Order: sequence, then C-alpha cells, then structure tokens
Amino acid sequence: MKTRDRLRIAVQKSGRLSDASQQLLAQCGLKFRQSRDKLFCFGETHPVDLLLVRDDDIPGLISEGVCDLGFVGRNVLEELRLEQVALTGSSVLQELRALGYGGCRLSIATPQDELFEGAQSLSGRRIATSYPRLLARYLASEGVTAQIVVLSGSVEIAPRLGSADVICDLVSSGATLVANQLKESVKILDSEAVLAASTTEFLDARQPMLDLLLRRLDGVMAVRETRLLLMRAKRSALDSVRSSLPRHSTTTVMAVQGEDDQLALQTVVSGTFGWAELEAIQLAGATQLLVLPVERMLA
Ligand code: PRT
Ligand code: ZN
Repeated sequence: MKTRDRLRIAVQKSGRLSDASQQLLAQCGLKFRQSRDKLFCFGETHPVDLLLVRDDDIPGLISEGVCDLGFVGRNVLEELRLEQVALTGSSVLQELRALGYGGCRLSIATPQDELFEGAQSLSGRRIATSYPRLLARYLASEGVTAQIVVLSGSVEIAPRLGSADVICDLVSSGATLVANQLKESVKILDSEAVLAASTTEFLDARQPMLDLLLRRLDGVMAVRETRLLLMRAKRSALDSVRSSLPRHSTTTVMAVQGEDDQLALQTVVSGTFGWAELEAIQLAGATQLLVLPVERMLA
C-alpha cells in the first residue's frame, strides 16, 4: 500500500447526504478550501482532504485506495460489499461508524390492492430494484426464488409500466410509494449515512489522523441528542417536577434570590425529547421551561 501523509475522504457532491456530511466535518473542527473545479477540498486545519463525488462511486474509491474514508449510505456500501464478496470471495469494505443522518430503509413494496402474506408471496414474481445483491440476500434467507429486474432509477414506476410486479427500493416518508399505489410490505435493511473505510490498516501519518477524527466524531455524536433543560418551580412542586424528569438525569436545584418559594432547576436530558415530554414536566408544576442545545461535553 502506498504511504500518504494526508487522509482523503470521499463525500457526496450534491444530494441528500452532502450538507449533513460537510456539517459533521465542520463540527469536528475541520475546515476546507474548495478548489476551483469544486471536486477537491483542501484541508486547511488538518491533513485531511475531501473528494466530492457521486455517492455510488464512494465504496469503489475506498476499495481501490483512491480515498481512505467515505461518508455514504449503508445501502450503497452494503450493496457493493456483497457484490465484491460474490465476485472475489472477500471485501475490504467496512462500516466504522453509523452517523445518525440520511435515515431510510430498503423495503419491498407491493401493489396496494394485493394481499401480502409474507416472503412466500414473492415466489416466482418479478421484483424491480437498484439493490440486486441486498435483495438476493433477503430472498435467499427466506428460501424464496423470484426474478430480480435491475433498474438504475425510477424503480417505483416499474409495476405501472408492467416491467415488474413488485419493487424493492429506499423509503423514508413513504409518500412516493403511496403516490404509486404501492405499500411497504417488508423492510430488508435499515439504512443511514455511515463512515466507510477499508479494513487495511494505515502504517503512516493517516492512522493518528483517523484516530483523532473518530474521537471527535464520537464526541459530536454523543451530544447530538443531548439538551440542557432549564426551568423554575415552586418549592412545593419540587418532588412532582423531579419525578416527571427523564430517569437517570442529574438535576441541580438552586434557590432564587428574593423569591423564597421559587427554585431554579437545571438538568441534562438525552434521547428523544420533544413537545410531549416538555408538556408533561410543565403539567407537573414547572414554569419558564427552556431547552438549549449542548455543543460540547467534557465529563
Ligand atoms: O448524484 P448521486 O448519485 O450522488 O445521488 P443519488 O441521487 O444517487 O442519491 P440521493 O442523494 O438521492 O441519496 C443519497 C442517500 O440518501 C441514499 O443512498 C440513502 O442512503 C439516503 N436516503 C435517505 C435516501 C432517502 N432517504 C430517500 N427517501 N435515498 C433515496 N430516497 C428516495 C426514495 O427511494 C424515494 O424514491 O427518495 C424518494 C422519496 O422518498 P419518500 O419515501 O420520502 O417518498
Ligand atoms: Zn447515486
């Protein structure tokens, strides 16, 4: 393997993952200068450069060693990994981290007016997809034989055009399926953006840079779902407010100068914390509730 002193990361040039990927790198403290052709970004703060490409090219660029890492959908990574295993018996591609954005699922969708009674309903049918290897793996695991029709796009219209009976495609809101008189019948893969890499180790300056990047990514991900919650409560309501807070949260209780019956509370909450959770705390007696994002945390 060639030695290099800069890490090269492939990121989607324009599409669903582009903004979130660039934002994540910025949150890790990496800054880049874009070249005039807008295909290459030189890392100004660290020895890390970006290559802006089509998402489908990312796993291939990593396995060829052109790039060291990539931010790509698990669906794209897994499909190529399975293809390499089928063709050569092995693959160097691996998923280092799940990144928490670009969430979707690869699902089999069938006509709305058709009864779906499990995988056996797919037997002998024509299934259109852009993910033949992932679909074949699912069918094999269910012991079902079907005909896979490979399409590179607009898979959802295949049943209407008559080129397939059923489809296997990415779904997020499900609106596209509904618009095409299809229903999601079985999920075969949960997907999101992931950090992809080769299993080949770096024996040069790229390894310490990768370690640093992983530590920062883990730090950013750890606080992503974390919020600081500030509120007031009457002394008499303290117990009830406390018991309405998410379990495992440590709460700091402070006296409010000049207002003897008032307390100020502060706590860190993580996980899903939306309107319903906030309203429950208000109902328990809290007032002046404030939810603030947490940028960094050092315990
Ligand atoms: O140009 P390039 O090749 O780079 O981009 P692309 O057009 O191939 O990819 P892009 O930007 O559409 O998607 C990049 C990645 O985003 C995918 O590989 C997935 O990992 C992820 N992702 C998340 C999705 C969706 N959500 C999604 N909804 N990719 C595609 N879709 C499609 C879906 O198939 C449906 O046709 O979007 C349509 C709308 O979805 P509904 O269910 O919300 O209606
Ligand atoms: Zn693509």
